[in-house]
Amino acid sequence: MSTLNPSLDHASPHGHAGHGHHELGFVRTYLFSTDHKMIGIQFLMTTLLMMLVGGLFALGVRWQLAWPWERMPFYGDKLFPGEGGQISPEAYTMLFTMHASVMTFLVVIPILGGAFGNLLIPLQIGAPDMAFPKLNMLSYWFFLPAIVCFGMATVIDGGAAAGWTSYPLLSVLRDAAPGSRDAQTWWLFGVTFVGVSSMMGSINYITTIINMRAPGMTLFRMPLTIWAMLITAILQAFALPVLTSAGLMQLSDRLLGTCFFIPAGVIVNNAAPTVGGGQPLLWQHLFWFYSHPAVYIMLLPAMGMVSDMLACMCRKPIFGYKPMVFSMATIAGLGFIVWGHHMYASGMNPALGMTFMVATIMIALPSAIKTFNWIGTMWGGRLQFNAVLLNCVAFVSMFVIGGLSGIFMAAVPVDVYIHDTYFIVAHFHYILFGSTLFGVFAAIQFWFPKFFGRMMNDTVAKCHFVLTFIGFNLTFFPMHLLGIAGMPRRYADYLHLPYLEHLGPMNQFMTYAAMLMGSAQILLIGNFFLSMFFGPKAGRNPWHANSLEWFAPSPPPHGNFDVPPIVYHGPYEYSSPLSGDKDYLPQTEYVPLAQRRQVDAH
Ligand code: HEM
Ligand SMILES: [Cu+2]
Repeated sequence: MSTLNPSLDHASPHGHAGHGHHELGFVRTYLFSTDHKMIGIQFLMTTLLMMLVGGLFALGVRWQLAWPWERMPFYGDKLFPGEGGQISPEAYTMLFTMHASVMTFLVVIPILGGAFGNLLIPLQIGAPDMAFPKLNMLSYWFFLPAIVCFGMATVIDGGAAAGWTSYPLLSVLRDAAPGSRDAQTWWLFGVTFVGVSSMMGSINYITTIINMRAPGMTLFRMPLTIWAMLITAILQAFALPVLTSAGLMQLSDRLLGTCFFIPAGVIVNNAAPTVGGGQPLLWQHLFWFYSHPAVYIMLLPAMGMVSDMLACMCRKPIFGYKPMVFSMATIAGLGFIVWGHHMYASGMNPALGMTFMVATIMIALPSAIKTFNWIGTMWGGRLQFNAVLLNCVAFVSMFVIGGLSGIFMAAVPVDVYIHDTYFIVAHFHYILFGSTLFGVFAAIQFWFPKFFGRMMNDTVAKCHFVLTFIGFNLTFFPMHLLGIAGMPRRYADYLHLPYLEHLGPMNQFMTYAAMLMGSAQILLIGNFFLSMFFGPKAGRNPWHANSLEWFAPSPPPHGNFDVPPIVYHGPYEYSSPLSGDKDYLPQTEYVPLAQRRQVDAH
């Protein structure tokens, strides 16, 4: 009862003392916490640490591409003593597999849902916590075994080596790739744990958003962050079971002798031919049926958060609130019928390819509406040039570049040429790093007061932004050119192909840029931890924003609101004539009807 009815729960000022806010010990406060904010912090810390790990893997990949078969300085001798300190082809395969797996499953998805979803959902809808706090805690505790499994997948048997897409046959035959031995099994267990963790999160988010909104918080008064989290959670709830089941089928092929994905007659390492009657392509269908929607799971929440931050930093209402909601829903809906665009090169029936192509290109429409609306929000606004705004603008502009290359690839004849080249790598990094991560950088700074009660340093954040932005573009833009020149992805050595020899210098340039970008993250880490302890204390509403989280203290106490919020209007009333001498109008501020009429009459 007390969790499901926030308005009653906190209706009286005595309610607090009444329902047992006794001091919790260290373990219950920091480890097995059921408080959504603490779980958000746990996810934030863990995913940032994983970002570091994934980043180091990436630098390994870049080292090999820039200087193939050269001894790696500093660590080479320790990591690859048997290879004379150079990255072996097997290790390279492990590095790109684990880089992508860590970044997708342990960084981007959980930082959006786990860290920001957890912090923001109850706060922005005016609830004291999630609907199922224990389930919420479990979702974090199912995430940790996933890290252990991925760790095992990195170190044993040379490491998982079938790519983050885990395509059969590489992934199902024990001897097909070095890490296809037990490492690949650990990888599959890891994905299963992440899946269970995310599913627990999704159920919680959907229930909380539907049932626990504060009085007056109608659906169309919800901030776009909440809409994005809701749509993402629904997407996740429908798509994820497919991946989890497919993963279990792959595990069963590996461990129990089934042949879902193994055709008959394959011979590996002179072993006897396999006896299966399975379909390798079936995996691709199942995998992309989840993983195409998953690319939106990795983007929509950031889109929502950027919309909220942009409106606040431009001191203007978001341009086209309802079209923003409907385009997110459209993107999510269309996301379910376009998975085949990852398989054009698999020899599909041209009629089917045509269908997938049309559906995919249609996604550009709602995406363009959103872009137009973000620009419309900035247009004529009073832009506050802090690092939050800069990161948000980077989000929008990098999304445009990544979205445009997506439209190229959506066309079958173009994709057949650039599929599996560096062009693809350029595309998804523009979207996933260029968009999502810049959005996350902005969000970390913007909501830092609600995580830790303090402000981050804006000057350091600006330096971090500039260096990351330059490093990012110098690293990833040239990948478009490499791809068009025919450089394949996932090759340990492209230089032995005579037609690619001239690409060496460009690859070296990109690796230097990646090092610059990697080092810039020291600024983020420093700013983050120093501000956590020494940053200036934030009041309730340091950005003069409207949504409910700014009505709670910074950081919000257990139960979130000292005064139960009541919502009177939407969250985007910036520079509104109703707001008097301020340029913002919090959702909790009541404007008498007479005053509304007066403003309407003008
Ligand atoms: C305008 C919207 C978009 C279009 C038309 C589009 C189109 C495509 C197409 C056709 C491919 C397959 C290319 C190939 O493998 O040959 C692809 C790959 C990819 N896209 Fe997009 N995309 C769009 C937006 C996004 C977004 C929003 C994300 C992520 C948030 C994303 C992430 C990815 C990833 C990760 C891959 C590569 C998967 C892999 O093979 O490892 N895309 N995209
Ligand atoms: Cu896709």
